[in-house]
Amino acid sequence: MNVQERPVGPAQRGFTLIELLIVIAILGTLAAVLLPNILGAQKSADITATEANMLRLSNACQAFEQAYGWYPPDDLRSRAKEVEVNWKTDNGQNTGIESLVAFVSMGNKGGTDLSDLGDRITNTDKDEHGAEQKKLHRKDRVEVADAWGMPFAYFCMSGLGKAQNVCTPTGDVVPAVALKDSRGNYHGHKGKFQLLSAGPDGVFGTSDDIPFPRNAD
Ligand SMILES: [Ca+2]
Ligand SMILES: [Ca+2]
Ligand SMILES: [Ca+2]
Repeated sequence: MNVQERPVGPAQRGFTLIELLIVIAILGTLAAVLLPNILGAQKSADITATEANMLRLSNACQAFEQAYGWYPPDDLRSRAKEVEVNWKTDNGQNTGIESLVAFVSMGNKGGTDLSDLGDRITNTDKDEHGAEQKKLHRKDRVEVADAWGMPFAYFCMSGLGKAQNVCTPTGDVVPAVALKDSRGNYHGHKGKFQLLSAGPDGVFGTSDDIPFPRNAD
């Protein structure tokens, strides 16, 4: 018998079309069941990480208030003569969160070192601060972003009713307004300040936005 005529045994037989289709159908079903779970788990992990960083910034605000008696402003302007600031005028983008970072990074009194936030510290609007932010050892005017790369918005009490401009990671400028609860009160420490994330969809003003602190329902 020559090689070409050798019969094909069961061990050498390939998949039939039907078997292949069954395998593909099984893999497809598995993917359809598992993928949403995997994506859902990733989404909740990102939300948890974002809220943890908002708690971090919120605690930094509280520590600053303990030291000075006022919360970090959202306009880069000092509220007392004892705190002199000589910073560049801002470009009007990310100003609230930049102001929070700048005031808590000024020095030891009431200060918080945010440098361990790592790549959550961004500068999407690419501006300069004009002075070193001592706790961060940086001269660029940085802000802090959520797990999806969008900078937070930070509103202090006097700024809760004012819209802010936020620069997205791709350089677009979008408005953000502080969120209210179902009773019409601003989320936050009884109106003292509010941190706001655009949430997983990266868009401010949609239902997945995350205010912090969130008022009880
Ligand atoms: Ca800015
Ligand atoms: Ca900036
Ligand atoms: Ca959103």
